[in-house]
Amino acid sequence: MKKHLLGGLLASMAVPLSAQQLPNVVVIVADDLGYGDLSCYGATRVSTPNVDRLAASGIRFTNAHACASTSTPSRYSLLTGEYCFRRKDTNIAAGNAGMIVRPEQTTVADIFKQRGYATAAIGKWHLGLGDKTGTQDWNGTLDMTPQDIGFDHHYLMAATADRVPCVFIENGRVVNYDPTAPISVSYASNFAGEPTGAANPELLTKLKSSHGHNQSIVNGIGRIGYMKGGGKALWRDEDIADSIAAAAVRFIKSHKAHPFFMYLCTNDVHVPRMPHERFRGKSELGLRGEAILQFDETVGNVMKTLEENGLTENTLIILTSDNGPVLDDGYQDQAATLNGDHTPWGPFRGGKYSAFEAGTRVPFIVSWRGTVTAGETSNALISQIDLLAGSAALIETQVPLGAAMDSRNSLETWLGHNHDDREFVVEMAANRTLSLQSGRWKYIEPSNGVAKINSVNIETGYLSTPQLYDLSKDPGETNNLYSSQPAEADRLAIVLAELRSAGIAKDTTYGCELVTPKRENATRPAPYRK
Ligand code: NG6
Ligand code: CA
Repeated sequence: MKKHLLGGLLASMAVPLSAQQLPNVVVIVADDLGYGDLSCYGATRVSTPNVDRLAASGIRFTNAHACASTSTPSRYSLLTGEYCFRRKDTNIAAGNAGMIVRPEQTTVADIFKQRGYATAAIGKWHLGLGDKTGTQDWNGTLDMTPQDIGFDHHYLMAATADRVPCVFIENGRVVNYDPTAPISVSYASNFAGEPTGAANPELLTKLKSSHGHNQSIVNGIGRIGYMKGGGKALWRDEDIADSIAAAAVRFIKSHKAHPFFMYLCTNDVHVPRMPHERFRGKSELGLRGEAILQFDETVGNVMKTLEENGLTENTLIILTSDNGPVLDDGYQDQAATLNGDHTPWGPFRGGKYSAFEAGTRVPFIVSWRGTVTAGETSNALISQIDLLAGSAALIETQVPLGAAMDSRNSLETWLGHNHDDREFVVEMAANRTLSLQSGRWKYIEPSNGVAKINSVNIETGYLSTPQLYDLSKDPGETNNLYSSQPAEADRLAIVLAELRSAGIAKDTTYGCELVTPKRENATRPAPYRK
């Protein structure tokens, strides 16, 4: 019934949604989870029953894209609806980076706040905290937080599990703060007398690094960056997933009577992979497989909480990943040796960091019981860039003028009402090489990077000349058609150049020609603030 109601509303915009009709929205973003890492996407050597159940209750997309093949830029685009390539400071952020998304920008959380939603960011953040890099007071209250960009509540890891500070931050303050162990953080130099993985490898008792990760040691694991103090606030890696899941469950339970938006980012399956002891030995793929099982459990806990609170039919759940998979990402966790014939990258070439398809082709599941048709598969071309505009359409609110310039309303496709391809999707690799996919064609612009990152054993897709692939016949990107199809390649290269130039994007996807105003000329209302 709701499907008709909403479909009609979307078409006519005649009757506004009432507060009771506003659906909750939960966006679950896994970390480094590959297209082929879930059993509902064909994995056979690891089983993800909860995610599979979610997929069976909704739509599984096979041609969905993150905007970048690493975390910070990918998440930047997801939350702002603006391509990460437009901002130079969207590379992988340090744990003491200042906030990359600024208060004057509109985020997807702002969109939900416009309609009175309660909003939360939980888990891995990796978009900077505090106003300026390196000046955060980790012993007091941070001077800028996600509360300044639309999230009422946050419970976060500042960056990644392999980067200091190794503590959770809740609403601007360190969780379980230990006044006997004041926290100092530096990405420049070590603190006098503190051990490091490089100088004291004997202290790496839980996991040894394979490359990098040899600075401060926390919980017997070497990290990126230097940290002193923390005491009882320091996380135990084995408990990270449980802490994140518990925060998500708390948020759902305390907001069950009010529309909410929860941006839930797991640490799994990023390195260091050190899942809870209860998973030890449970996967033939070793720690990486155990981290996938743990991710699945987190998803199960969220689904169960929604079910127990009668919220399943009024909650739209989106599950995806920030970028493609990697086996050895810097720790001796045996992910590569135990991987065998498992294909985290699915049928695609490359992986995390790549311009090749496995870098950004991600799992993407949309479930909304009673509204979205169950058990469907959609091959429509979609991009995470559209979360912001699609959310605005869903809850019938406006995207402020000049905000989210690259986000389009693909809601009808995301809800399975049609299978229309987006006109194009754009992706950024680790060295900021751009690719553009349109229909069956994928163009990768020329770049000077290495063909393979040996430390992680991943082919990048970087080449000094343009590449063009026909993904319908060649999903593995082995046959470069640039010389035989120059007109097709040039067409895509021109779209890319247009997108880059002065921030003007022409997009005829939805039947009308949209010319997004230049950011600097745009005026917009002040963002909603509580
Ligand atoms: C790399 C790290 C890698 C991972 C990545 C970010 C080294 C040697 N490698 O620099 O382990 O942390 O950054 O991953 O330090 S992401 O998924 O958050 O983008
Ligand atoms: Ca990632």
